[in-house]
Amino acid sequence: KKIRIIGVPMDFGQHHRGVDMGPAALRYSGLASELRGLGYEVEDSGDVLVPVRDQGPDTEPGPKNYVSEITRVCQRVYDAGKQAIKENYIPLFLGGDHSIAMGTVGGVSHDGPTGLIWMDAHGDFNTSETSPSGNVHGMPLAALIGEGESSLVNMGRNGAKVDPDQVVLMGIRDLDTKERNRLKQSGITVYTMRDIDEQGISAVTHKALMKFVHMKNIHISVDMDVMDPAEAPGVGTPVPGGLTYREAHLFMEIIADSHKLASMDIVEINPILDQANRTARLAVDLTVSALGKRIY
Ligand code: DIR
Ligand code: MN
Ligand code: MN
Ligand code: MN
Repeated sequence: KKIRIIGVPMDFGQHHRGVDMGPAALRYSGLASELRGLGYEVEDSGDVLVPVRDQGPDTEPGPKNYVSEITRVCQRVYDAGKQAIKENYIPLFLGGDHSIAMGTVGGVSHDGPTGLIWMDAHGDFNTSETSPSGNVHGMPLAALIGEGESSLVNMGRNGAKVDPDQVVLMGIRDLDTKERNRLKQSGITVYTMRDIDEQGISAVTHKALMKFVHMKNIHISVDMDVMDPAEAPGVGTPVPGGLTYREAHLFMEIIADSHKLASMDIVEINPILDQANRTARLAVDLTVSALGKRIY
């Protein structure tokens, strides 16, 4: 099996500068060579073209939420994802902020449905009506099930890209009020940190996979803020009480055992906020586990 690395250095979805450096941080952590070490043929297709943002230093979220820039970039991401699947690659998308997932999930599901596991401290289920921040990285999952700004919903192909009952959210511990109400109505399966604490990551992951027994392909979209900030400090919106190193590894190992992982995103790594690139190194460890690295 072949892997294609697709960098998406896009930071329009939120206001902390630096998340556009995520693809480089992951490459410098040895992503491609580790994957080759597992026996994969690995092609790095470079970065998708992203316009330079017109603001200087870190700025407060203003009236501008860059929907048109994000839509244009996500369209390119969509095409790259669709093409990779067509050519029998496992596309591995390196963000950038989480708004890139509107393109990745859309593209990989172009020629057939995919199950979606969304690993995040947040729900990413706001629309521009419900969002307190206005940041588009808090909206991609809503757009993927067909809700929110029409340019985001209809990017790539018209309408919803995944069915709510093909979506599992894991690691959730910070929802906005209206977002939470919308999520409860949605039919999406949600495993909060409380569920993981009470049942254990193994049971929860197996339950998540049970949803996809009749599906051939699974996409995992990993917002690195799903991790505990003690393990992954290099993210823009850290939330205490996240996954440990061991929980996240076990999750990835169980995913690998399913043999259904068809595509994956690693998003929201911000090297400016990190400590000596450790968040990217953690992400590389998790990625190789998801793609089959075993201890024994
Ligand atoms: C918040 C934060 N719910 C928002 N979302 C984040 O802006 O909509 N998602 N950080 O990753
Ligand atoms: Mn998040
Ligand atoms: Mn985010
Ligand atoms: Mn997210």
